[in-house]
Amino acid sequence: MTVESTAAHKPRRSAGGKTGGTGTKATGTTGTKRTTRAAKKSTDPQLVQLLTPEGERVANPEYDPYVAGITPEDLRGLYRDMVLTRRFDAEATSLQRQGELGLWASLLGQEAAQIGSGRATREDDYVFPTYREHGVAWCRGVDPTNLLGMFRGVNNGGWDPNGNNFHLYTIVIGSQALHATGYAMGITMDGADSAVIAYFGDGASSQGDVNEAFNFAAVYNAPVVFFCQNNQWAISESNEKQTRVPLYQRAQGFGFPGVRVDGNDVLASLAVTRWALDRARRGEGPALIEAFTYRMGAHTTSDDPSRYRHDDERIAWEAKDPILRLRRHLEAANHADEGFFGELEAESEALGRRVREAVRAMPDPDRFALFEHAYADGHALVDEERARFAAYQASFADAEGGQ
Ligand SMILES: Cc1ncc(C[n+]2csc(CCOP(=O)(O)OP(=O)(O)O)c2C)c(N)n1
Ligand SMILES: [Mg+2]
Repeated sequence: MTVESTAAHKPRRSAGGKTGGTGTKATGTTGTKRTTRAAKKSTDPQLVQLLTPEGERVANPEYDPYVAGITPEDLRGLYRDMVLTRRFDAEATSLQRQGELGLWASLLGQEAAQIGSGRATREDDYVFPTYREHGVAWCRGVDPTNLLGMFRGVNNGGWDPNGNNFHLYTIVIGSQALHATGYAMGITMDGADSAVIAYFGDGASSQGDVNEAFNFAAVYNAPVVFFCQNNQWAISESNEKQTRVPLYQRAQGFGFPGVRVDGNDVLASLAVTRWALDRARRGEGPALIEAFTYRMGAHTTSDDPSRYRHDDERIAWEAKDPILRLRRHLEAANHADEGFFGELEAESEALGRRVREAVRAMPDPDRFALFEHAYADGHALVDEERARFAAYQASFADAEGGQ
């Protein structure tokens, strides 16, 4: 049983509007060895799964209703989203290797968690991402090239958050959980029926900010969904260093439901996130989704995972690849033919080219722009620093002139 299974269709809301507890036994993964975790079977009873790694659709009475209207065209759309997102991500990694970006945080392996949850959001919902939510950004309609400016070091963000209700990438681990909760509390005060979703990682679950956000959201019954992508690693720290209980069970202690979904299953990720957003919009408060997935690549392009994890772990997770499993399903159900896959391949390559050209054409920012926007009305110290920087820049004038 998943924690939420008692709460999904019987939300227990007291007269005061608070969600009730979600009594579930702790299953105790304490001390689980890396190899055991990597080999975790898809039949894990804790895990909400609608598509097996072999692409077989399995029934789930609790969550099937949330994807009951899915058509073959919708499934092809989810597949297309994942393929294009992976292609964009691979291009960004290459661009970093070519010296065009300073850094890149790859989402490789997490496409289903991001596309499933991202496609569950409504236009008027608000999304608070980390630095790895390229698939969610895609679903929100943020042009992928705009994600790259910050990683090239030419701007501080690259898009207007209110343009797509998609906040700027947040590097300070877990802080966006508080921003999201505050925003969600504001929505309630405005009387709107939209919801908020906050993304964060397994490592972030250890941050005070995230736990404070859980408590505020619970106490104020805020319409916020906490979407934790448990990709098994926080840079070089494994899950065992973050928690003594499965992460989704943390919700129980704060008084709202938690559910663990197969984060490599796009359909299950879509269904579970729809469930959580729906109940938040109905005024039933927060929920925690733990999307159980895997970071197939390095933490960022500055990281070398071979220093701290075994390759057999990655190989075991490759068998659960999110894109491959949906492809298997599409093919077995005759929902997509060679023509579809071929066209998508061509579209992927065109996207790669577009991203490459856009990055290379990004103009360098004005050197003095970094002193702007620190204070609305200026500040003596910033003025002093600007002047010192100007003098430093001027000291190169001779050298430049002499070349
Ligand atoms: C407050 C804070 N502490 C430390 C860091 C350095 N840091 C950057 S990413 C990271 C690990 C985050 O792991 P997780 O939350 O699992 O997300 P993932 O990178 O796996 O998606 C850390 C510790 C930071 N950015 N902010
Ligand atoms: Mg992580």
